[in-house]
Amino acid sequence: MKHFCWTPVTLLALFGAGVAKADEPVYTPTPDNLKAREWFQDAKFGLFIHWGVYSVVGDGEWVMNNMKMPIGEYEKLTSQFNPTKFDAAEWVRIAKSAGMKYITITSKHHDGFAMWDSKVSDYNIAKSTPYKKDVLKLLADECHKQNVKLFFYHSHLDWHHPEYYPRGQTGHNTGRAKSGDFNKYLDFMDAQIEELLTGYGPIAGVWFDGWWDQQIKKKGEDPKQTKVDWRMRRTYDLIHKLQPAALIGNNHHVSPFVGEDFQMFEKDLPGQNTTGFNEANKPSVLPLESCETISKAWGYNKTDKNYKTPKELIHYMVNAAGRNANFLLNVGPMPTGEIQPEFVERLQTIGKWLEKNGESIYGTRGGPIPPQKWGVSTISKDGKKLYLHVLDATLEKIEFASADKMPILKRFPITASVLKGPVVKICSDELTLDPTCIILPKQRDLIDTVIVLELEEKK
Ligand code: JFZ
Repeated sequence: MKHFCWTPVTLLALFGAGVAKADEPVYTPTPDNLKAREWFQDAKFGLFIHWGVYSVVGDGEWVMNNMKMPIGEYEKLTSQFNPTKFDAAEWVRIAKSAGMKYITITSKHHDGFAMWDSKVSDYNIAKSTPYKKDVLKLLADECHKQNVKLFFYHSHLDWHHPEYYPRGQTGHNTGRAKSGDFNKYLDFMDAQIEELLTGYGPIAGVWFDGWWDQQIKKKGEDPKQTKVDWRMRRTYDLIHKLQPAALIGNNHHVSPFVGEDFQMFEKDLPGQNTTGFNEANKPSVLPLESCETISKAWGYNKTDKNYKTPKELIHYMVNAAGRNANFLLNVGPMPTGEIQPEFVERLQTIGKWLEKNGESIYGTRGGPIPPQKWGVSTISKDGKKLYLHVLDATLEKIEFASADKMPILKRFPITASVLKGPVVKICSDELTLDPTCIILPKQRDLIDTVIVLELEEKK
């Protein structure tokens, strides 16, 4: 029987993070929601899909804003969006062959275009394109069939809706009237969310974005202030009422709000801020997720050919796992409905790597040894296997800081081997017998040499 102590941290972990305002009702996730969080952390790897009318242009998902396209001009693109080669079964197979356990697809991006057959606006794939099919329905059915979970990416920000007023930081050249009732816009957004949570079977969660459009950024002031009231809690409660296990995350780049179930880091590992997005976004006790692109853009971009190597992508995933985070890796499918071969090839290579090494990723948690120069550690949930991911293939051995600083190494006598490979030598302190280093094998995996330490309870 494991001892479990109800510290404030564990309570926070169970019942959500974020600081509630005095008048804000507490959020108590249901047991199913907590189970879903656990599933999410075990799943580790997902496919992000940015797909919409913008894909027709092939210049990324911000093209409407960047090219200063008025609504009328942008709407014309819908007549060209005819993805006759879209095959939901194939997309789900691609995700599965990469070892991915979930898919997060854009239901609506900032351009306001709905990728499903919405009843509250005809500005959607079923009603204003020659394709006419509800692609989210096709994908949801296929995900359920192939046992892959589905999240919707949904943009708060909307460059198309007439009531999105006051304007935020973006979308100033769309030709909309300089007036509007923001609450009407929010009613519309909630109605669309309700459609997504009621018509598509069990949804794993909603990945919000675009909150930052209305953020008031003033030095020294609370980064959570916005120009408008986003009524986020009302939207979150609606989602949890409709599907209590649906996990809510929001790419707002600040610490979690009450009502959220996971925390995300755009183009950064938790705790890093290489992008400038994550200054006010420190890892919380919620499940974590990092997302990244294969080249530069999220949505299909014809000229964006600077593809990351499989090794870079696997390192990203391993580095995320070592920091207790999932990895959501993006593809921007083409307007035809196909995923370009450069993406598919890379996904398959990652899948092969996971077939062999998946034990050290899936179902693990960030290891008790914090990230090191040589790599990171993960640990099985029962605490019996510690995985050292040696990402630097030039090293002959890795040395541990003193076991005093890493109590995990002190508590357990250990045996070590390469994952699915030979035993490796552990050096130990003559006096205390604590392990001090591991001699790495000559034959190395150039991507990640995974060393498994079997941990035994001290008798
Ligand atoms: C956002 C989206 O704008 C982008 O299109 C994509 O969907 C990505 C996953 O999320 O990216 C952002 C969000 C905010 C900023 C920059 C990129 N920002 O505030 O600078």
